[in-house]
Amino acid sequence: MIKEAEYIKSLTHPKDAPEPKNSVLMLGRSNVGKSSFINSLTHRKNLARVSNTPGKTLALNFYLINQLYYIVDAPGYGYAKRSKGMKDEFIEMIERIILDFPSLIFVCLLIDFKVGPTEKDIETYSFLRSMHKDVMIICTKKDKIPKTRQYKQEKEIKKLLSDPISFYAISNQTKENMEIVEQEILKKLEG
Ligand SMILES: Nc1nc2c(ncn2[C@@H]2O[C@H](COP(=O)(O)OP(=O)(O)OP(=O)(O)O)[C@@H](O)[C@H]2O)c(=O)[nH]1
Ligand SMILES: [Mg+2]
Repeated sequence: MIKEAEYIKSLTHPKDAPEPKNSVLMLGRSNVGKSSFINSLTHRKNLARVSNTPGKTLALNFYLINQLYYIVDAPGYGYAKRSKGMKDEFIEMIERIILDFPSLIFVCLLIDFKVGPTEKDIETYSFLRSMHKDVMIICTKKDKIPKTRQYKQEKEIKKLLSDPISFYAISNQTKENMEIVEQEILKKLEG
């Protein structure tokens, strides 16, 4: 279990990380619940800043976990505007992070369970797959869908993502499924 969690620093380039450690990157659109998810995972209330105004996370925030691993919080898609080139800025940012970050073991892609995967979520997912990165899909805000509709919603989301291998729906409010997700993340980080 995650016993220790400490904010280390914010960086623009992963290669400036204090020392290489097996890492997981949290990706998702602004307001999806990345910071809340990091707080749930680490059993802390205020480790990562939770905002009501979308788009507060500006750089890569490194959190040291159990003295061994990093959880890295990335900016939400909210910021990145589509540039004139072929790729948009967000995809370019992810590409740079992945290429500069050999100790990045896998990515958690967060998707709003109620909203379902947006075009951008699907684009990001395909891009990560094309980079051969291991991706864990984390659907947040499960509590926002009534229990009777959760199964159907989950089925639809999985279909839109072409049946991802690793998929969890969680709630940062009720902490549903957080125990299993914490275990799976630690298992992957151990390598
Ligand atoms: N009901 C519900 N609300 C949630 C859940 N997770 C996050 N929220 C709320 O969603 C809002 C955004 O959460 P954040 O954790 O700040 O989202 P973020 O992805 O870090 O946002 P940025 O840093 O702005 O990109 C906050 O008001 C949270 O309280 C959840 O599982 N259930
Ligand atoms: Mg945040």
